[in-house]
Amino acid sequence: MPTYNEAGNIPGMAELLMNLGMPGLRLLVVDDSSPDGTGRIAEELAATYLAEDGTPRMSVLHRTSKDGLGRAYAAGMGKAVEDGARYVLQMDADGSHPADKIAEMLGVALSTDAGLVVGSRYVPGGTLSDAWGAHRRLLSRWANAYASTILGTRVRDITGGFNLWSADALRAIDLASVGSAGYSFQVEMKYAALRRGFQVMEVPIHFEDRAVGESKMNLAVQLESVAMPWKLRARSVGRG
Ligand SMILES: Nc1nc2c(ncn2[C@@H]2O[C@H](COP(=O)(O)OP(=O)(O)O)[C@@H](O)[C@H]2O)c(=O)[nH]1
Ligand SMILES: [Mg+2]
Repeated sequence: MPTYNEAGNIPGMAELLMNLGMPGLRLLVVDDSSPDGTGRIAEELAATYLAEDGTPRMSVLHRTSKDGLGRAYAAGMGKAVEDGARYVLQMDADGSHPADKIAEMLGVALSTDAGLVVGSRYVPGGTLSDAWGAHRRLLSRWANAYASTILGTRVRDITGGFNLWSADALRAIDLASVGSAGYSFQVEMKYAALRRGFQVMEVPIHFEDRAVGESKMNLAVQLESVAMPWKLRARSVGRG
């Protein structure tokens, strides 16, 4: 769970995840030295969530500066796999992603040979917050269609950020080779999984508006997202 200025959200998120009734679940927060103290708050919370054997169920990876969502995810996923996770779920800290779908996503991963299970807004049954106006809906749809068309994939929610990965898929992708600093990470990773022959499944979710705080989306990361599908396509054509 990457965080940047999520002090108002992290306590509720930790409580929600730690009380899902999934004792094997560990929460790794990747904080980029948030000025609002998210990293410190997460550290305090971590001290209170212990497994039955006394080992921590929650931990925090502190990074020195705001380095982008993609870099934070790559670091966190690498650490989770290194620490022995068999599956890694990526999830926003802001309450947009439905924690009550995690068990279902894990069930799909365990009962198929999918390397990636996408929590998908755009398969039948997937829904968007009522707070999203027509403009935002259209933009999201368009961004999805844009990336999938350029890359020739059939993933319906290629830009989505609520995904469950098998450790095998993450090891095969080689996180150090991921070029995206920002939100295009979501597209780059899914494309990398497909290129390496991993099966991708999609589970419908309801996507809620962020609970509190502000979005970190900005023009620079939007431009990266416009350019990235072309870069990825050029690279894969080069490799044949
Ligand atoms: N560590 C870290 N987390 C980030 C960064 N940018 C965004 N995030 C987190 O990534 C998640 C998604 O970002 P958000 O601003 O909600 O994006 P949106 O949902 O597209 O508006 C949130 O949990 C953010 O706190 C970053 O540069 N570093
Ligand atoms: Mg968000």
